[in-house]
Amino acid sequence: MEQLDQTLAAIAAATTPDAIESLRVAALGKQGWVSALLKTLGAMSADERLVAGPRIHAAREAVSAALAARKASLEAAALDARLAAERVDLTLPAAPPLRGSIHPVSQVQDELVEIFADLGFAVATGPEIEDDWHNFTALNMPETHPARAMHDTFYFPDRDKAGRSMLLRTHTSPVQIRTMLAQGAPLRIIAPGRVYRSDSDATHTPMFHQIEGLVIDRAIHLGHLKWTLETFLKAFFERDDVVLRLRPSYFPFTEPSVEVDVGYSLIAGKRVVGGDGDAPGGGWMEVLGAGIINRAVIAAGGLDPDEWQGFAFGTGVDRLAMLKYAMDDLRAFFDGDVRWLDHYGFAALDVPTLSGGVGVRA
Ligand code: 2U9
Repeated sequence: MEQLDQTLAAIAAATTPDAIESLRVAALGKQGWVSALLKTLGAMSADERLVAGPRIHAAREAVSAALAARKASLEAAALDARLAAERVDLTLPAAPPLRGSIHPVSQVQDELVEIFADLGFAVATGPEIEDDWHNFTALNMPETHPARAMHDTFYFPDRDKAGRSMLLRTHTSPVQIRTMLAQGAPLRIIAPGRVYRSDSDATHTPMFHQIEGLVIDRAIHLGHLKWTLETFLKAFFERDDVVLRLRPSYFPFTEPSVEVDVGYSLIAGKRVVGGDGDAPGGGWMEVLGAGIINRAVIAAGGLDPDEWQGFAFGTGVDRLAMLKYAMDDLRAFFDGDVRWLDHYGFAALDVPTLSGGVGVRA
């Protein structure tokens, strides 16, 4: 059948869906040659039909199959071309190019370490998984003390070999207890690090950062504490006009205890540290807790409270970072969003030094 050979050759040569459709119409359409052949069957004798019928049907099947096959191969080629054109090269650098940066918490922690190192403080560290003796009992919080409940502690299900409850430290104070027991007195240390409390809202995250300081020596009094905190806050906020206000407070581990406020003024709606908080347009905000170390805590650290006295203080590193670098959402600190890190992060070489200014931005 000459028409069949021509049609099959034309289908094989077709390169577009339109060309295939025209060939389908020319062969199988109402006016097509296969349809015309089928119409001739009616005028045939039974014997002729027996020979011609199967040949015509076979031709129709051959044309249909060839059309379907060509259509499929054209579609596959089109898909390959599209995939090649739209291919994503995962080895290309991200756009826009992003640099790593130092997290504001790390930066502020480094600033604090730098300031206190200059005042003669050593950095002490300890475990984040603690037992309830080091975290609570030694800090004058026996098992029934209400402050234990206020700490929203994450406890582990099992006790340690000594039968002590295990927990995630709720403050860095156990580090100072361990250092007192290991090194004795005199002592001048800061303990920066992660602490954990089961608390989560706009101003509290279950993990946050504290820095606590401890000085133990002979005849230590509140004057030493106030001078140290004033010197520290002036260096940290990089202003000489930082004014402190000490309010009486209560902590189990210090007696007497104070809460420390700094004066601020409102500039363009933002709190800027500096000046007398009682001046018009000003106010006070709390930045530290502190006090003279409770005699019971000196004794728990293995020292004689009649011979050794000391002061201690504690503050939140995340909160200090928010205050100094005008960040308003604590939760963003721990989201790991590269856009936030790119905006608020510090250059790796922007190491805080007292000579260069502890908070210089690159
Ligand atoms: C020892 C003895 C005393 C550490 C102290 C505070 C006061 C305090 C809070 C500030 C904000 C914790 O991050 S915060 O919620 N801390 O107010 N901390 S005195 O006193 C100690 C620590 C260890 C052996």
